[in-house]
Amino acid sequence: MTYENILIFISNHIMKSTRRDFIKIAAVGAGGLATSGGLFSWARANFFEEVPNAPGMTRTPTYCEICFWKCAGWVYKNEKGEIQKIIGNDEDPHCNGRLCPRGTGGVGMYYDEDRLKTPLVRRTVNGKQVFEPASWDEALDVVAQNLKKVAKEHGPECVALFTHGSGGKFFGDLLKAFGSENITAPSFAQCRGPREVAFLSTFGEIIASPERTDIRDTRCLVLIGSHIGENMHNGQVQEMSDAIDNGATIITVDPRYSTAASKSKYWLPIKPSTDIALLLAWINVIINEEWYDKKYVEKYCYGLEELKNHVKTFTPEWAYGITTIRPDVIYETAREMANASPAVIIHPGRHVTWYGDDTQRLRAVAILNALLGSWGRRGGFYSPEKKDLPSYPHPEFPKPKRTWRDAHPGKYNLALEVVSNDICDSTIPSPDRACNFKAWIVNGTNLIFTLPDQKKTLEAIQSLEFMVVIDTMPMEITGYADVVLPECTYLERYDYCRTDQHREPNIALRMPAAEPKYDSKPAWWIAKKLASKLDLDEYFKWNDIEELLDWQLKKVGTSLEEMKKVGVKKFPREYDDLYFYDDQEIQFNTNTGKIELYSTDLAAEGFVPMPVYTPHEEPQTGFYRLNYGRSPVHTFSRTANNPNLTDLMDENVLWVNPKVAKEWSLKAGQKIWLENQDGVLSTFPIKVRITERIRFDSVYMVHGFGHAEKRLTRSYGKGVSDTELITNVKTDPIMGGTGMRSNFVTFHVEDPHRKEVES
Ligand SMILES: Nc1nc2c(c(=O)[nH]1)N[C@H]1C(S)=C(S)[C@@H](COP(=O)(O)OP(=O)(O)OC[C@H]3O[C@@H](n4cnc5c(=O)[nH]c(N)nc54)[C@H](O)[C@@H]3O)O[C@H]1N2
Ligand SMILES: Nc1nc2c(c(=O)[nH]1)N[C@H]1C(S)=C(S)[C@@H](COP(=O)(O)OP(=O)(O)OC[C@H]3O[C@@H](n4cnc5c(=O)[nH]c(N)nc54)[C@H](O)[C@@H]3O)O[C@H]1N2
Ligand code: SF4
Ligand SMILES: [Mo]
Repeated sequence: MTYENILIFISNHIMKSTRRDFIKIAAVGAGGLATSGGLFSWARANFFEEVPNAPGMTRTPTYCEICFWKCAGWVYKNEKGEIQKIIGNDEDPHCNGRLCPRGTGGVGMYYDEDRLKTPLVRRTVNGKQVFEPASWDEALDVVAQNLKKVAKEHGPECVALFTHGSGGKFFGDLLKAFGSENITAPSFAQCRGPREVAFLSTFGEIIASPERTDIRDTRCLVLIGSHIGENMHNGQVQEMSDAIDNGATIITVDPRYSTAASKSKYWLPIKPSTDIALLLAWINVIINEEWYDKKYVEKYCYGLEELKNHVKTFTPEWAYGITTIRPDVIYETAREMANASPAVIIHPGRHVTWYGDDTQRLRAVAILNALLGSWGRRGGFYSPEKKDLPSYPHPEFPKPKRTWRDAHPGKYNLALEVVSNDICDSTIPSPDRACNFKAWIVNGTNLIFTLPDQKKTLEAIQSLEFMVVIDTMPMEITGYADVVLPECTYLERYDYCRTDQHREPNIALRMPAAEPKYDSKPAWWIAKKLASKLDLDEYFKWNDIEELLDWQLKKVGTSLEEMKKVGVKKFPREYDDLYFYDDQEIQFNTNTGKIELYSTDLAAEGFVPMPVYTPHEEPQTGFYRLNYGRSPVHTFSRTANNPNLTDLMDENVLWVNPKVAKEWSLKAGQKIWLENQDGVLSTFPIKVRITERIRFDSVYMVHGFGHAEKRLTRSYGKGVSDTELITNVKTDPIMGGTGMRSNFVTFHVEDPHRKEVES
């Protein structure tokens, strides 16, 4: 099955019909798997079938690590103890018993023969640097010695942890015990940071994950570059499918004809980078026509008069000239939202670091939701709850003398998490920054593909005295490490329980379904052993993870034994406040105690308190805006080598408008190379896909391909990496996020690298 067919299938089936079809896409995928044969045929038999009923099958609970929706499931093994398949847990509110194709394909991560197999230590042999296999004891000794050396010479605060994924909590605790709080995840400044800062400054609360969007009961869902359906965050896809069945109106604002757009009543093919103008025009119409929820706004909101004045000139006619969306369409879609109010969601999106004014764009989204009274209302945004598990007793962490903020006092005060790219910047010695990081611990994040501006990432890495990488695969980042530690996959380990928010508080257990393959180890084990070598045993007083988990679980009235049987356990809500009740008195967690249409936080920091539109860079002649997004069957760069998922899609393609293809005489399937505005060439070529679904001023590709690491045998050289072409980064002055969508590419029909060699 080609990628195109997968998209068409998803478009025709999942998004428009009942939940059962969610399994169906997977079933069609199985057809593709069955025909390709080869090394992994063991896993393919009935790969995507429902609950296995063969005799001798046993199951253990897990939650998925293929993406951060963390669906809970059951791992089935045959009587030989071989992992056969993973199936959703019916009790789990994240997935309702159905995994997405990636989650089902998670088995491939366990069986991938390219996995990291043993600890590796960088050594110089005969003048050449090589990785030598080492025992865990040796490798952890090297790590401990180097971290101690950095702490002694520069202070423990000069160590930073980059982490994305479950093991992060163990390494985070280790770093805090060591004396540093510089713990950062790319899911903030490369992902959802701007929306969290915008919603916090408007409503006094963040969105968090899974999103508190009440899509299930909405009457109108507005998606602004949020491509649910290709973005396969499971519960949202299911709820959106239900909402469509129930007659909800979908409005999709996307320069590309996305899967979501194809299921929408209104598709607004906006000119890229102009969304703030559209949002301001919608606010203008809703205020002028008095379509806002007057009672709600009067009772709960601060700054309506200021907002009224602010948007006076931002008419649909004004926005038309900027966005190319016709005034009557802007008016009509505003009407649709108002008709559905308060059961309407202007979706806050997730990967929202686009143009550098992203917090302001998300503020406009938040304001629109406030005017329509959707925050705290059924079909809008509900109030989530979570069941927190207590921390195992340990001495208080030492107070660090410095944090990442000391590099540049006063900057990014509204950032509520550590900014990854800022740590990277502060690692490169410079006269205008006080803090230089000297060592990085990198766990579960392929920074080479994740942070834009690769040259800078590499410069920072070269400036380090020491870097240890904990990963499951020989990803690009491991190639730059001094020590590489192989973690076992999520199917072979315990982690902390999942305690994420939802309508009902719930916890999910992950336990090993099999012994770790090769010489790989779980994060908890690595962190505890390293703690011991750093003389920090007292912070990891539990003997093993089972003791730790059981202690935590018993504190909330369950146990490891019970969790092993059920996998997911729900708890009653502590407060009966999923939605606001009529005339409820509410003190919002903002400076004014109200929902702030006018942001006092932004004003205090010297930023405009209400969003304005500013034009962004445009492509030069012969260049096209580089647009990127998700494939329904892959996650970032982490699945590009997964044997099961590469069978479904093994490279990305470049979406090119037919007009552009004609101008360049490009044929479908032709391989071309790309060059960006700064003269950076793509390492590999990419196949052309000619389609009306992309505008003439842009091209589009899925993120996560174009691996240049040869140890990734299945994905090496397949497609192009969007990251290597993202060199123009627009940093959000409010929270430090990296806007990545002001990059432009032109085409080479012949290999430009060959020319380089010849000349
Ligand atoms: N150019 C570009 N950059 C982007 C994005 C984009 O679309 N385009 N998206 C941004 C967004 S939204 C996000 S959230 C980030 C995501 O950023 P990352 O999470 O860094 O993305 P991945 O590329 O999947 O890298 C994950 C790494 O974790 C490893 N890994 C997987 N499972 C495990 C495990 O169980 N244990 C350990 N120790 N390691 C594991 C993988 O092998 C891989 O090296 O990227 C951001 N950066
Ligand atoms: N299958 C799969 N699902 C995933 C992931 C994955 O790796 N694989 N990753 C998960 C993660 S961590 C995240 S953060 C989310 C990301 O997913 P989302 O937050 O839903 O979306 P983005 O990746 O930001 O956006 C991609 C869409 O924005 C459109 N777009 C580009 N420029 C503009 C513009 O100027 N204006 C507008 N209105 N639209 C524009 C693109 O055409 C594309 O359709 O996906 C999550 N779900
Ligand atoms: S959405 Fe898919 S990949 Fe993500 S956690 Fe759920 S099953 Fe796994
Ligand atoms: Mo993300």
